[in-house]
Amino acid sequence: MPWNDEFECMPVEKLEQFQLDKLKETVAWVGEKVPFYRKKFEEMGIGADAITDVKDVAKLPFTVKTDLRDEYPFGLCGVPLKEVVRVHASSGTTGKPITGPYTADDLAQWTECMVRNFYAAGVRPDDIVQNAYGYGLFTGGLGFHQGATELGCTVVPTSSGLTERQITLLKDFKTTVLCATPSYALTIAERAEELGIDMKSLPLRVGVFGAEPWSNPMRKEIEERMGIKAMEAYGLTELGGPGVAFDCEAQDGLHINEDYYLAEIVDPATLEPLPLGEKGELIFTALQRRAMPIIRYRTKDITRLRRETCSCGRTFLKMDKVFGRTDDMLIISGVNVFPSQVESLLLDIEEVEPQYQLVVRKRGHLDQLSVNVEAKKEVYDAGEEKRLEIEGKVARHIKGNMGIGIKVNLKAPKSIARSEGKALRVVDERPKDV
Ligand code: DLL
Repeated sequence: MPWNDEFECMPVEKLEQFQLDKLKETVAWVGEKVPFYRKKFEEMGIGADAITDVKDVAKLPFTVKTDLRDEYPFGLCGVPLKEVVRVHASSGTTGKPITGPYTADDLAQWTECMVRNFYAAGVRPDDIVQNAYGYGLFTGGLGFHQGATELGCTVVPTSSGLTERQITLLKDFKTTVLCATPSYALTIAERAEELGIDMKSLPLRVGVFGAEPWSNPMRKEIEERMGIKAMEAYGLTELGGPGVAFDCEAQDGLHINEDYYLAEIVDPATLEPLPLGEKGELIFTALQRRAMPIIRYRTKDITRLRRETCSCGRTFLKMDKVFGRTDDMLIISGVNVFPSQVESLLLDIEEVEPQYQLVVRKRGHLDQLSVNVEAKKEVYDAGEEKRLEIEGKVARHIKGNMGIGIKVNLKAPKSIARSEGKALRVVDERPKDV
């Protein structure tokens, strides 16, 4: 059962008409209020009149991360600053952060999206929600906090880190829902095991995980180790944070909050729109936001979209689990490789832990990939011969499934840094472009 069935179960034709109306309003709004878009629209000779069908979104210009950096901090803001009630930001790895301003109404929309996310994950007002996403500029902390508060849950705002305290509170407060990145959830599960605490015996029953790519085998691993149902949240600072798309009980793709976000898939090389079902880069237009009314934002996330009847009754478009970011895609011997594909395969091997890092180096003109993965303690302790055998086993499994030769280094247990937020899965040791 959805939270807001008027929208979440709206017949597709009606939904598309609603999106069309909102798209026209937003295009008119940014054309008037945001000089960056006004200039682009003028150059392209386009405006709200050119939009007579939702598909006409493809006539509009893309927005990319560097545009946000160039317009830092508030160049893309669609309202006077006095109407902005909150600003979040994402640090990124280099340069200036990306800012995400909100009007009071934008915040209310975001909260609604997060309530839908929680509700679809099976969370109800009598749940005790421990929120281990980082609080602060990161949208995870406050986004989840607002949603759970609005739903009427008891919220425990632990933020990320202090893992032992997380475990103590899970026990003492009888927490039933944990919100965290999947890699931090795994860190918590592992620490609990070290402390001799059986997480399966705790009242915890649901996790709402996101903010980084994770494979389905990783989902299973976390579900089994914690004795919970691991549900998913997807979103990004540029679109307001988590709540853009969410898992339902079918756990078969994430429903996009389509009354707020218009999704497209394009070929990342040609930027041509791709039909439903094809894998490509995900593009979003925010349909109702006013402080950050972004048009055709290139997320760099690779996935595919599906329009199908879902067993949960929602009509919202579904996106597959994100395969990875174009930034993290490696080309090894001509094959496109995403870390999450390697993750899936590592989880098939019982002698290793789900703790790994990919290392990319340059050899001549070619990229070379190796994987550092932790051995289970008894395997590591069994000596070098055993370790070599397992390295060979992992390498053959990857070669057999992906067709690429990867050097596998079996590492000592606990030697790879544990994540408290977004895990660092790829270490890039290639010389930087000059
Ligand atoms: O990570 C917002 C968020 C917070 C989402 C908490 C879910 C839960 P950013 O820091 O701006 O925002 O990072 C956005 O993270 O473009 C994806 O590459 C990745 N990402 C977010 N959710 C998922 C997910 C938040 N469920 C970037 N699966 C996005 C895969 C995800 N990748």
